[in-house]
Amino acid sequence: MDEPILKARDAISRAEKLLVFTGAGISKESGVPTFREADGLWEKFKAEDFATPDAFKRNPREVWKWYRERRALALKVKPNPGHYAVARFEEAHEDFLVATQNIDNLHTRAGSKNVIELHGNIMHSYCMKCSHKVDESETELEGDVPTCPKEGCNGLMRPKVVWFGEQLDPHDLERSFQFASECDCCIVIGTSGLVYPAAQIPFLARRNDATIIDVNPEPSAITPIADYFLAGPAGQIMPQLVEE
Ligand code: BJW
Ligand code: ZN
Repeated sequence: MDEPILKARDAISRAEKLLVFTGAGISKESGVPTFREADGLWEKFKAEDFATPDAFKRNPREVWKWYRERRALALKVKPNPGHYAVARFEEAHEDFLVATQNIDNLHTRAGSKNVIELHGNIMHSYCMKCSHKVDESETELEGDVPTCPKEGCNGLMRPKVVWFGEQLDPHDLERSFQFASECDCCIVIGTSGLVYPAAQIPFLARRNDATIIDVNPEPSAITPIADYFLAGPAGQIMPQLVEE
């Protein structure tokens, strides 16, 4: 086993407060596309046409079609060894948090319990008029642009995800920032580290002198502050970090 992997494993096993911060790369080996790679979503779909409040106002039907397709994919795929390794850390560390930018629900399906979904969850929707929430894994919403199932409301439903220009849930963000500012080890997996405010998380951990471990086949915006850059796919690297 490589020396950096052994050292990273040691830092993880010694950590009293362990944070895992993930992005689209951890789900790539499950078959979920990333955003900013050559074969990523933003190559085929413009973010401003699908992932902004304005895009939804202009063309709710197209936006819903895109999210329904992505939801169907998220339901079809399975967590990979990277997600399962993260869930194993939680068994060994009492003070533990996964802060994910992913909306695919795969951490929870892999058995992670303490998960903050910074950018929402593709399985949920809410009414833009009365905020009524619906979990689509239980009830499929009907119509090209579904309307609120609450009697007499008729508001437009939208996916419960965070689009560009929208605020992240302030409570979730604050909890992640607080945890990052207090952790002694932060494992960053599969993110370009370009989208804010989420990308602040590893920098807050660094400021607290936490050991930063970056798992990614390519260097990212986080790599310069990493103590250990473990180059490779999460599904291969992460299982090597789990203590037997
Ligand atoms: C592997 C791998 C393998 C490959 N294993 N790894 C200028 C400067 C700074 C900020 C801004 C700015 N202009 C605008 C902003 C703000 C903006 C922002 O950050 N923009 C930047 C892009 C410039 N942020 C926002 O708008 C946020 N809101 C906000 O700021 O609100 C302020 C406010 C305050 C008060 C009132 C109102 C507002 C919201 C951001 C929401 C982002 N949403 C999305 C879409 C979610 C829904 C959906 O999926 O449809 O979230 S965008 C997209 O990017 C998605 C992701 O969660 C997010 C991060 O992407 P991620 O996960 O890092 O993926 P990639 O593709 O970038 O990287 C994948 C990585 O995996 C790569 O490094 C690969 O190498 C690696 N990889 N295979 C491990 N096997
Ligand atoms: Zn409603």
